[in-house]
Amino acid sequence: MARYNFRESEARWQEAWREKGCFEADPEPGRDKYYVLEMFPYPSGRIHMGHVRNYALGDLVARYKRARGFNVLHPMGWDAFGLPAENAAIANKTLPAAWTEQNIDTMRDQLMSMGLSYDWRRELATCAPDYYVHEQKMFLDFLEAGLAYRKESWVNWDPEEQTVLANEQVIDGLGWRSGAVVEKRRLNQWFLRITDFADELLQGLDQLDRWPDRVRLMQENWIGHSEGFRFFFELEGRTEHLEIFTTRHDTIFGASFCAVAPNHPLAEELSAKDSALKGFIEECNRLGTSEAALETAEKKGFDTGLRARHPFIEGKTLPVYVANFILMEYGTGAIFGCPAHDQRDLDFARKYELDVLPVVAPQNGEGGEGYSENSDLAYTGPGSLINSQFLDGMSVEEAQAEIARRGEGESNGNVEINYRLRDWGISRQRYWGCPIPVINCTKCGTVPVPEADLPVTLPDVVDFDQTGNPLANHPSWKDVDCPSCGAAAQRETDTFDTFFESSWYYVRFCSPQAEVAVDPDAAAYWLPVDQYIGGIEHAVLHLLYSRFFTRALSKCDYLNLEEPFAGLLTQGMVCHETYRDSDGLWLEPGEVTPGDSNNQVSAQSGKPVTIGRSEKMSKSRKNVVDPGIIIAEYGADTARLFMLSDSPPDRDLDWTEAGIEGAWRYVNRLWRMVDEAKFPLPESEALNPPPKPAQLGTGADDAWRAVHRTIDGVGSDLDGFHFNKAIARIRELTNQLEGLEEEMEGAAWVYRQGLDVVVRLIAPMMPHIAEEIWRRLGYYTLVADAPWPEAEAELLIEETVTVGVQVNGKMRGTLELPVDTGGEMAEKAALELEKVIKAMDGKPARKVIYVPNRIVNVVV
Ligand code: ANZ
Ligand code: ZN
Repeated sequence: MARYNFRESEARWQEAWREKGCFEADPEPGRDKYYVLEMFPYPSGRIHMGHVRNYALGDLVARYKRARGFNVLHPMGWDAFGLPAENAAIANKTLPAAWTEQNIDTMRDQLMSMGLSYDWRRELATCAPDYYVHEQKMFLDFLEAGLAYRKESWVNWDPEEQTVLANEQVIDGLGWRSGAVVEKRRLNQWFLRITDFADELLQGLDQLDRWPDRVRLMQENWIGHSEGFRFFFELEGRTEHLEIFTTRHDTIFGASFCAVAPNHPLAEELSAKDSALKGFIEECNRLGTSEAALETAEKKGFDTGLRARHPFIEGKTLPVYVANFILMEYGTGAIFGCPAHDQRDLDFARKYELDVLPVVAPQNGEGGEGYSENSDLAYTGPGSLINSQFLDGMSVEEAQAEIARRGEGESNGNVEINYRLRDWGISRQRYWGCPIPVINCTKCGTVPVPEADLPVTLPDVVDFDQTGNPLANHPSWKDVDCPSCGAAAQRETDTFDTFFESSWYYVRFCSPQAEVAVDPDAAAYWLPVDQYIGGIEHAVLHLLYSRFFTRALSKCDYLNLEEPFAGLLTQGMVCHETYRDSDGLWLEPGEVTPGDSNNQVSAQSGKPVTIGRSEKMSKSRKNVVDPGIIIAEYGADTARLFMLSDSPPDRDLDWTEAGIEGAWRYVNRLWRMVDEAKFPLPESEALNPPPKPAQLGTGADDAWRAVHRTIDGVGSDLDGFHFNKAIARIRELTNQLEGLEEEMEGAAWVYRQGLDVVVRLIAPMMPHIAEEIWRRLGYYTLVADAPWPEAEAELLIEETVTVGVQVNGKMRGTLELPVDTGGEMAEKAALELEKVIKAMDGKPARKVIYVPNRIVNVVV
């Protein structure tokens, strides 16, 4: 049995594509473009299966759209700044730049071995000064436009990584990478004013109809629009008001306390004279600033002794607390608590024995019981107002409108819209990032680095042995003369959050060598990205920052664009079974072998192994399969085929030995269809195909119709991202072609022409073997350059079948129905047959049994 020699073949075709520059794309005004992009990788060392899946998906789309006639831009690069390079530098005594470069070289080779259709001329690495020089310029433009600013603020401090984390990088109170408990610190930080765009970013989601709903919803929640009311509470014995933000102004008559954030100016002022309060605030600061941290912590408060006057109840005052669950960065950093209708407030009120007065009662059973004294649950549902004077009897919405009207009239508040979204803190106290191009002068303050002095590059020699920011520790790097007054000054030693780089790389790909950040013509031609593909883990962070960046860049005249990614596909994870030996230690798949009695044992110790459920491949579970080994053993086409054929792209995929073996067998089967072809495949037929025989025998005619139905079906499957279905269809067709018999009239012709189609259909998934077969069919061109096959409309017309119709098991007639007619239509047609109506004798059908393409049985 001939085996397909993928080792020799795959390298050869990769070279052929490279030599011909097949995938190099340049703007062609007037020709339709298609920009497909996969999220670029962090050069961590070697590619993993998640990468393989991501790039196999993207490459399928790119090659398919190319075959469809689009001018396809499909670039690849490296998200090259980041902490692991620094950690590696510390561990291995290398430099981050060298470590990164070496990883890029390895991973580029690995990607090349996959045969991906990238325009490698456009490759970029974000750690290159000719990349980040542009973002330093952007930052200065943002500064001028008021989109970047510096402020002293409370930040999430990762004590292990010794750096600030964005709120998005704090997960359940822990650093997203270190897992260390995050603390709060007050530092001078740079911010980008993403909140200026909160409303646009929210509204813009509506037009992203080729994004998954799930991602749009996550962004919507993240932006967190709320319409509410700002009350001004008078404070007894003080002149200034306490401003509080609420979305439940209807519950004002149920208010029993006020609370401010630990970092609220009022709390800070009072704490200067109150050491107990000071201690309480310090305790709060040990929690992170993230909402999750506040959500899970026990609610605690400190009574300041101040009293706030109720805005509507003459003579009533409320205690003012400092409370750990109030965020300084949201609303006004102060609330009124209404325990009956807010869970946190209720927990708080029970703990500090404060009044609980229900003011909303459910109506007509809608919303259940409402608040009850014996329950620990606040009532947050709809209803009508009680215990609320002039609001009594109103609905929640009516009461809110009334408060808005009165409040504004009496100037004790105003309607206000709030967002949960906060400005993006971009300062990081790290070395391996893009330096923030400003100089701090004691006389002039913050001075931008003059454009002519950009880029501000990193020093080559750094000491990673000290803790803290290596740039700040460097003996001379930060010393410069102030560009404004000439006095000795210091560079900013913070670097950008690495999400800065990934927020505009898709723009840079349009003109990666341009002197300016963005060549306007190239950007106008290529953008937006038509199809973006990557992991769901970026649903909020990266995608929101990128959406903000396109708007900010447009505002600063770099671009003329709102949404960067017109289509988004979020791929599922690659999973694998997990293995543990009897000591509970995780084992790699390769360390497990079949034991004597059909059970699995550890290859090393012989101990029995428990097979656990399939989980996302991860080093900690040891359930990873190295794509390098798979590609070396089976070839890139087999790996790609398996990645695409097993499940829909947005679902998780189980990596199994059986699956990859199955893909490998199919690749070989395809190969044998030309290498041991059933019918002769004369080379001359490639360019001069013999005309279709006047007559095709039954089997051959069926197969020829199947060829055209497959073209049609695969096209719509690929358009709808049903890649696994497309592959199933192609496999079905190859089965049918293999089943052609010499006796069937025209079989040889159908076999040859059918393969001619199959090879073009599989080319986006298995590009190497497709080229090999294309060659065997007699072509001296590349299938990568071949157009997508076209289905002949008249061959798509469905055939009909004769379906028998029975009443109570007795044959009463027949129907001519299109193949695969659905049950509803078949039933209707059957019940309309005259003989059937007669046989039913006016009785209703109790049941109709339908066997598609065979029979309808009516039971009366
Ligand atoms: C009174 C009230 C009564 C509230 C009630 C809720 C229920 P959303 O809808 O997410 O915007 N809040 C306001 N500022 C806060 C801050 N800085 N830290 C913590 N909580 C804060 O949330 C708005 C609600 O969250 C506001 O409405 C306020 O509590 C609280 F029966 O005010 B509410
Ligand atoms: Zn100066």
